[in-house]
Amino acid sequence: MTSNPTQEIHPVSTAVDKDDLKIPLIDFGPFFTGTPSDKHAVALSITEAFKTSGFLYLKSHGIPPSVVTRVFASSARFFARPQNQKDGLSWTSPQSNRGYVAIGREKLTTVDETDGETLRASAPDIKETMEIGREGVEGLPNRWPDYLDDEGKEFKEIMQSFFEMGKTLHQQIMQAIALGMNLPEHFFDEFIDATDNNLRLLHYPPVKKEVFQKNPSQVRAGEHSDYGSITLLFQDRHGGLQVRSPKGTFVDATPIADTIVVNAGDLLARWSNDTIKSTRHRVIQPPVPVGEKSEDDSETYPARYSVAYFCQPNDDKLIGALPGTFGEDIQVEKKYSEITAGEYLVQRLTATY
Ligand code: FYU
Ligand code: NI
Repeated sequence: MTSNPTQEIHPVSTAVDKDDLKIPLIDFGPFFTGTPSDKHAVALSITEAFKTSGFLYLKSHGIPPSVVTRVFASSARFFARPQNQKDGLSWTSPQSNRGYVAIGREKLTTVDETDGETLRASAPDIKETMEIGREGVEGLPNRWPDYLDDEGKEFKEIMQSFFEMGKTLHQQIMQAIALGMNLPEHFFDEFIDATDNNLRLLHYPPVKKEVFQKNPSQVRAGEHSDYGSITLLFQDRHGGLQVRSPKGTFVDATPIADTIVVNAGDLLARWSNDTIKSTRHRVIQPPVPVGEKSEDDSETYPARYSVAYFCQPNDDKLIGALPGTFGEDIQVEKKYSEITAGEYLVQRLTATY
C-alpha cells in the first residue's frame, strides 16, 4: 500500500502489484457520502479494476467489522460440530446448492480437458463448506442446524441477517459498475432484486506440511473462476488466496484487515461482452509471514476460514450483452448467446460436484 498525503480524499491505492497484476484498494465511502463527482470517481475506479485485473479490495463497504467477526465465530463453531451433525445437513443438488459439503466432495477446476474423477481422487480440495441460499424458495430449503440446539438457532439468525447485508452491498457495487459503464445508475437493480445469491462458509482445516510436499498439485481450493456476477470474499488473516496474473503466475492476494476482496464472475464477464474480466484464482497453503519463523518450524499449516458471498442475477433473468459493449459504432459483435442466470449457474455447479 502506498501512503500519500492525499489518501484522505483519494479513493484508490494499490494493494497488489506483481507480474502485471495490479489490484487496487478502493474506499467505497465517498460513493455514499461524497459529492456527485466523488461518487463518479469511485464508480470509475471500481469499473476500471473489473476491466483490468477483475479484482479489487474494498474498504468502508458498510458491513461493520463486528458483524464479520460474529459471522466468522459462528462459522467456526459450526464446522467444529461432530461430523454426523454436519452430514445430516448435507448438500443435495446443484438446483438447490444449499447445505454442508464435506471435504473432497467439490473439486474446483482442473484444466478443462482433464477427467474430473481422476483429479478428485488424487488431489481433492482440502476444504469443507456450508452453502446458504435465499429463504422461502419452494422445495429448496436451507439446511439450518437450528433444530439441534441454541447455538444452531443463533447460527441461523446470524447468517440470515448477513445474507441481507450481502444483498445490499451487491446492489451498491452493481450501481457503481452501471455508472462506470455509462449505464443508468439503477440499470442492474431489476436484474438482481430476487437475491438468488449463495453465501458460502469455508473451513480449510489444518494440514500437515508433508501433504503439500508429497503432492505438488495439492491445493486447498483448485484454480477456478467464479460463476456469477460478483463475489464478496471475506478472508481471515492467514492468507493463501492467489490470483492469476497476465503472465500466468499466481500472485498472493494478501489479506488486508476490514476489507472485502471483490471479484467479477464469469456471468458478469459474459454479460459485459468480455469487457469485464473474470480472473482465475486458487487457495494454497498460507505463505509464512515474515518474522514468524517459529510457525514455519511446526508440522502443520494452521486452519483458514473464509466467507464467500457469491452474487447472482435473478435465476429467471436473461443475460445478454450489455448496451454499449457491442455494435457497429464500436465495431464489436456480441460474443455470446443469451442464457438465463439460473440455467448458467446450474451448468457450472454440475461440472464441479
Ligand atoms: N459456488 N458460485 C461460485 C463458486 C462456487 O462462483 C457458487 O455458488 C466458485 O467456486
Ligand atoms: Ni472463487
